[in-house]
Amino acid sequence: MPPRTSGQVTPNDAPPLPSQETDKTVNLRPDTLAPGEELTTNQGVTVSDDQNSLKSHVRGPTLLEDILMREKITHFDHERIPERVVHARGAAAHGVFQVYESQAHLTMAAPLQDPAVTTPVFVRFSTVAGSRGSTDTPRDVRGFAVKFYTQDGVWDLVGNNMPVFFIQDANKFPDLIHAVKPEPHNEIPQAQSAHDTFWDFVSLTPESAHMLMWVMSDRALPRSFATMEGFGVHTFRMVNAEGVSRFVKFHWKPLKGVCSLVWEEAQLISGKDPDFNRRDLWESIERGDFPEYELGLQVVEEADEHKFGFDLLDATKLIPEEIVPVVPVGKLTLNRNPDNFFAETEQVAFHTGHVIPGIDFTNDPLLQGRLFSYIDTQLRRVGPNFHELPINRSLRPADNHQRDGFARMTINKGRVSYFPNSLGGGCPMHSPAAAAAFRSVAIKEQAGPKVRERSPSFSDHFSQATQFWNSMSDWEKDHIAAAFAFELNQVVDEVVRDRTMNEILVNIHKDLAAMVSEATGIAISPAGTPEAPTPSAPTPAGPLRKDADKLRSLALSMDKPPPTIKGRKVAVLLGDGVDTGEVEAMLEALSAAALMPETIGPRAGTVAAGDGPMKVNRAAANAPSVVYDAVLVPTGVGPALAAQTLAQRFVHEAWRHGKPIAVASDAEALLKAAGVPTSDDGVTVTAATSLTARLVDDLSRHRFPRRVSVLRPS
Ligand code: HDE
Repeated sequence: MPPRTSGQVTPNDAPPLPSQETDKTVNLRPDTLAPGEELTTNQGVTVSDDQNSLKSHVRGPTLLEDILMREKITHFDHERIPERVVHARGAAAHGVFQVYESQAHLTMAAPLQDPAVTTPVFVRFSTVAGSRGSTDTPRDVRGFAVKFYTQDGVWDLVGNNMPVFFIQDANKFPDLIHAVKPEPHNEIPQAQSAHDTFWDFVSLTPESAHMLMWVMSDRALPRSFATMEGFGVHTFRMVNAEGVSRFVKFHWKPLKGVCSLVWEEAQLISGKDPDFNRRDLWESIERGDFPEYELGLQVVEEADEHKFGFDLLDATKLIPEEIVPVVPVGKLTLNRNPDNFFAETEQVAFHTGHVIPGIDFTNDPLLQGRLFSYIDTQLRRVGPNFHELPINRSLRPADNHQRDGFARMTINKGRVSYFPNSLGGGCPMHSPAAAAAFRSVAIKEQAGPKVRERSPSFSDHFSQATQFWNSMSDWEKDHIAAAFAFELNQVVDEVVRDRTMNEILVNIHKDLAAMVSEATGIAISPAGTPEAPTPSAPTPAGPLRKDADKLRSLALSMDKPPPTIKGRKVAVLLGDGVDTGEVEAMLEALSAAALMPETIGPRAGTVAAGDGPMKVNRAAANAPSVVYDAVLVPTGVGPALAAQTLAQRFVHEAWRHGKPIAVASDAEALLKAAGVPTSDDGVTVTAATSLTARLVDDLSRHRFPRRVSVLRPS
């Protein structure tokens, strides 16, 4: 067997295409190497020299006749496919989904039937605004797209890590994306919303208020893909075998809890390790620490459609979990990294319209637009035969009368490519197994004139934004206000700044407006208060609005300790003079707590420990504080580190970013030099023997976020 990396392996082990079931007899020459070992052209011709081009003489010009070089370079020139217009930067993994108990009473959807069945999945996480080579940690929404390869065909649940969206109608999507993308005259800034065109658009689009709250919260800065939630966003339908349809909202709940970075940390990571989230996903899968999520359902009977005070078809609204609980029904486990980024992560083609019997749509006008957009995008990006690529291929072989197109791989035999036919025995034909066929639910639509209008039931733009604010802890409010301030301080146009304050923020909450006003200098105009709205932003209607101050959904807050700290990275700062035994005991204790300790020395190689050289994992200049979750300083190294700027900065940053710090008693000077108050919560100075236990304990709180705020500079 040739090594897997050089083989022609179909990543999802899908059945071979008919074209691969070749009956050509290959008589390999006895002196050739095995497949995968010998260099050939794409036509299977053995390459004599792949490193030198063909020249007319040894110092002469290269010849047009050089078929070997021309084939190689031409292929290279065509290596890229158009990157996704949005969600261009992504990382993905294979895995499985397994339902806990049959949900047949709710849906026919194949993965939700039998707890004994595991459904293969491919999941792609992404940022939205940045291009493919941008950073993993901008302030942005994250895509959470799941492809289920089921016995009934492919089902794509193309969601985000936030439960609502900026706009209510798909027709506005190009405007939203043009506004948030780099500005067109100079293509600046990359992967950021902190610029004039974005705030110009959203300040003129009050329906984005709720989503703005999510994006300005730390939800936009996930610590890892394994610690963020996922949401289907729209209200979908689930249909059971009796044809009964119910509304459903899909949720992914990470078993590691929801944990985020803080803003300054995220910005620094963008420079120090732009692959931070993708690296974490890759490494955790490689070491067997598989990201896991529960699929949760919020189910609403059709008869209850209008009882919420907002419209279920409006994607800027969520159903509070306190009103309709999220019921966990199954588990998603990501357990295998892709073999090839391009073939799988880049060429995977999601489409909201890829559904299976048991899943159906609602009239959400955002969802309806997506049903058009995704197929259109895949045709443009990957081509009409995108479904034939291994990563997109249905487990159940596709069989129909569609033919040809660019890069067709299937070799359809025979002369029949139409239906009905008798020359092909009528095949392929409609399934006699009626239950297995996809049928749209026969929803009774209301009759009325065709209109280009928004339903009046979509007009309350602020109540749930207020609800989000009301549901936050103090530190979360602090971070949200700081994020708005950061963005608006970056906006140059005074009109845009003023409009955001006086037509959006004041309508969300007066405290938020006041905090942002203080940090940006944007005045709150008396005419712009919620009591006296300006004509362009009327006080929104809707039954929730009058009680908006009382709305709360504590499930929205991230102020909860994570259920596990497995996989968190701990920096152990070393230097000459450490005690090998002490450090080894610490590393052992940290590993026993399922943490990932890394030792950092002044240079790569070793430090001089008391009893000889001790190997370090990384050199200080290559190991920035921001990529760790906590810092540990053992005995014997503190006094020397206290005099080093790099070490001071390392510890100071960890403190600023709210991370647990535990240092041996002789390292107190390092904390002083770094400006870290030793009395602070999560800062420990103690005897080496109790250091690790304290650190593990503090880590179970993830961060000490009250330390962190751009509103409190220095
Ligand atoms: Fe997308 N979106 N989107 N989107 N979206 C795309 O499809 C679009 C929306 C989401 O990892 C594109 O293959 C429209 C909401 C994810 O490959 C494109 C509208 C949600 C991904 C497209 C929306 C999403 C995409 C670009 C407004 C959360 C990445 C490349 C109606 C529920 C999937 C592509 C992956 C990708 C269109 C709004 C999630 C252009 C028109 C709401 C996770 O087709």
